[in-house]
Amino acid sequence: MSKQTIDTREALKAYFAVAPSYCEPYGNGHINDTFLVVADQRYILQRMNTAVFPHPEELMENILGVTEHIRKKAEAAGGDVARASLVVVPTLAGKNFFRDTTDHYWRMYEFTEGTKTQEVVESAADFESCAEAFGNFQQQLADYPAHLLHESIVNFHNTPWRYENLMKAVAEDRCGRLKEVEAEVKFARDREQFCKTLELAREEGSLPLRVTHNDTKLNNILFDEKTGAPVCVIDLDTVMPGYSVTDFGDSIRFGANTAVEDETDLSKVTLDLALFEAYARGFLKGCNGSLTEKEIELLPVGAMMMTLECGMRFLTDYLEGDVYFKVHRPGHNLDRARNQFALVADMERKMDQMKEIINRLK
Ligand code: ADP
Ligand code: GN1
Ligand code: MG
Repeated sequence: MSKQTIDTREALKAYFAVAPSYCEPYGNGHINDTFLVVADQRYILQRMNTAVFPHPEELMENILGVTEHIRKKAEAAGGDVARASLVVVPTLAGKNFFRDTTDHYWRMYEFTEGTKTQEVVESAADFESCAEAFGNFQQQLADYPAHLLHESIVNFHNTPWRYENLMKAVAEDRCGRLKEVEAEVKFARDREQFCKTLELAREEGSLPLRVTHNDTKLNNILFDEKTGAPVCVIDLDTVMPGYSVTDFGDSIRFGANTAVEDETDLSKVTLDLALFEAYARGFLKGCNGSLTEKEIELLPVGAMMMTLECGMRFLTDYLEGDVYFKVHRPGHNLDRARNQFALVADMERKMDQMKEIINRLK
């Protein structure tokens, strides 16, 4: 369903005594349906994607716990508490989400004023401070009781599992699209062993589980409109135990690509090593000495793993009929998959340079 056809009226009634003056689709997220609402102040209203997140109550419990924890940390550090984390707005009935009569779940946040999101990196310095913000986010949650977190998506960054899922979609070929993507399937098959690298390191005990964000795209950070400094990490749906190196890697996948994620001219898709270096510097600073030797060593692998994994997820969704990620044109998921695989290929060519950068910075 396109964003425009979603009926927001029932949800708005749950949140407002008087109908707001404005409510329109907003942002570029691939998962939730997001609306900007203008009433006494501005708000972000979201229809949660229950196909992706089957337990909205648990999701909201996670978000309330995490945002409260971050606000306390910001207060202790003398930071901007009002903008330190998302602020959940209760319904008129005092609940943290609303379930409408068609079984859709909604939630609302205060709009974090004076901020903007970026889809592309504007400067290496900005990217470095974004890295520091995500590194610092991980630090702020380092003492969060992980047992309180519900696992919002099981196996989210389990790359071998993502590989198996792709192979299942290939075997089923539900939409008859396999013939178009044989080269891409071969690309994934050739990297089956690589997919296991992080899980093997975890089994050996050299990759610790931490409370991580797990969706560290550039547009999941709000930047100050005037100074350009990062203000707040958003999109907290996937905060769960995970790996530091995949948080690092997902930012590189999205932000250090010289093209946007769905660029179809693959000659434009390369890894920008200067941005890789800027991000690595900021992330190490934000993590403030908390990463182990092995984690630092695995940062370039994390970047390549997240790019390959994301490409496999887009390809799987293409084969399954575009049921997971929002698409805005025919073949959109295939375009995204090809783009991600082109970036993986460039990362393979640049692996030694990435390692050399990390060695220099650590
Ligand atoms: P998705 O899971 O679909 O990516 P997000 O929670 O990331 O959804 O929200 C989509 C977009 O909405 C963000 O990229 C950002 O531009 C905007 N947004 C979300 N929350 C806020 C907020 N509290 N203040 C301002 N903008 C926001
Ligand atoms: C989704 O929600 P959004 O748009 O920030 C996805 C990420 C992918 C990303 C690819 C919950 O992120 O895992 O890396 O698209 N989020 C979920 O752009 O699946
Ligand atoms: Mg998002």
